[in-house]
Amino acid sequence: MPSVGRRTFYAIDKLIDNIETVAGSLTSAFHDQTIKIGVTGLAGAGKTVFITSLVHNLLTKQRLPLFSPLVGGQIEAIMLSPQNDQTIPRFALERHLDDLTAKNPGWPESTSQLSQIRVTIKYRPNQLVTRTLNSTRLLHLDFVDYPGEWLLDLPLMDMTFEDWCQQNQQLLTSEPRQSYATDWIKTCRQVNASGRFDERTVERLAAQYRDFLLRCKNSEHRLSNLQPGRFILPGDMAGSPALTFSPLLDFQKQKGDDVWSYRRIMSDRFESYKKKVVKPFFKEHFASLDRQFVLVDLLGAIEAGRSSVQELEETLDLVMQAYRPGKLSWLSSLLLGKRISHLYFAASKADLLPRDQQKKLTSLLSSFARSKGDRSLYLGAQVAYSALAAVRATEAAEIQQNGETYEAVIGQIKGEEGKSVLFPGDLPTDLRDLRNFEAGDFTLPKLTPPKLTAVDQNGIPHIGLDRALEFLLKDAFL
Ligand SMILES: Nc1nc2c(ncn2[C@@H]2O[C@H](COP(=O)(O)OP(=O)(O)OP(=O)(O)O)[C@@H](O)[C@H]2O)c(=O)[nH]1
Ligand SMILES: [Mg+2]
Repeated sequence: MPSVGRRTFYAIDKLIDNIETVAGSLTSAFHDQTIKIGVTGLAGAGKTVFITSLVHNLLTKQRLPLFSPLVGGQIEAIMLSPQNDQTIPRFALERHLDDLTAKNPGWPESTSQLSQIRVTIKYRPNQLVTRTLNSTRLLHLDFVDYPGEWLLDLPLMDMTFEDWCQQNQQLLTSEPRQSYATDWIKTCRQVNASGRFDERTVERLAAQYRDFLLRCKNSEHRLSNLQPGRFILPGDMAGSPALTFSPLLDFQKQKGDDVWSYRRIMSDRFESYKKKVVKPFFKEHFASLDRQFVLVDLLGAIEAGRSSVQELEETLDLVMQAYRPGKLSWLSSLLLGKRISHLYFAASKADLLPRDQQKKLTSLLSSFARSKGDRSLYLGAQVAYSALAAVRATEAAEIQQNGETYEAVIGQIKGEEGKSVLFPGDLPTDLRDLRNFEAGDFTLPKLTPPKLTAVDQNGIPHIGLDRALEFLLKDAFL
């Protein structure tokens, strides 16, 4: 008997086979529409699980009751189709689905590259005039999974190497960063910045600086405001000279620097990182996006405690600057007036919370995301905030304690047999309380995905994917 995973594969293969037939029945390609949808968030925010479940639920159509074009009968068919851009890695939907639907289900592996997948929807336009002119149309949805870390390079673009060194000097004199940077600081102190550079020392400085960033990221504090973004997630640039530099301590620009000095070498590589890595990403990928999902692991930050929450707030503010580029002249000039029209911020993994707390999570995310940003600067983009779970790994439960009833969840903790009743803790309702929340007030067990049966027909259980689709796409079926 074929495994569930194989059956999933088979179903998708069939869908692919059908594409030509459906495409062949199209009266005019002139009316095709393509919408490029970015899905971003920091590592572990849930991008891969989100795209996997969203695409699979679109293909199976069974679990999206709030997506009006589908329930209203406008949509005739949904299928995978070959992407237009042959140079971008294809999102590995089938592999991720096989992980989720294996006999012992597991979460997909962490990804470090930008990738893309195209879903094509055949629909009947809802406007009378277009309906009579042309009975069906195709809407191509290109979902692009890209690391939020790459957006964090934004502030570097307006910095000189000197500014960056000064910023590091300030950051590295305080904890928790300082103790993660001891090796790099030690090597840096041994280097004569105006002396002739040695490539091995430059490599050591770059490696130690990268190690410092990774220690910040993976520490109990889960720091997230870390640059350069490619040091953390290099994508296909791992090991390249463009990523071999670091800031210098006590940096002061001097006239007539030796061109082979550490100061000049580091400064030149910093500038080329901006020009050859950061700018092309914004030009070639970011500038082509029409709509955007931003996933935020707010629960993970809350669990890690106050400094992580504070750091996430700053990071989110940085990410949001990319969507209000008015202040960033270099970015505005790349976008050539093009704007993201819909922006959906979602706190992920909401299934770890009882239902009565999911609303609190949404309102925390919205005040969190708005605390620094001026919404008027989104310039016409529609913005929404929500809490969602791309894969629902829990069921609702109740706990009785001291005569009181509390909502809880039931799920299977990774590595344990059988299911447990879980109560992660009470979320604060207010942003000020959230900022003072201590690690330990809130714990989130790592759960295994649910055991999915007949996933090929029934889709994947989730919370809020249909609401997200409705917001992002309901106006696209004209
Ligand atoms: N309970 C639950 N856990 C989730 C959900 N989505 C993601 N997770 C957990 O979060 C982890 C990270 O999810 P990914 O989708 O791999 O995150 P990502 O943003 O793609 O991460 P990178 O590829 O490392 O950048 C998973 O391994 C799961 O443990 C969800 O909807 N519910
Ligand atoms: Mg991923």
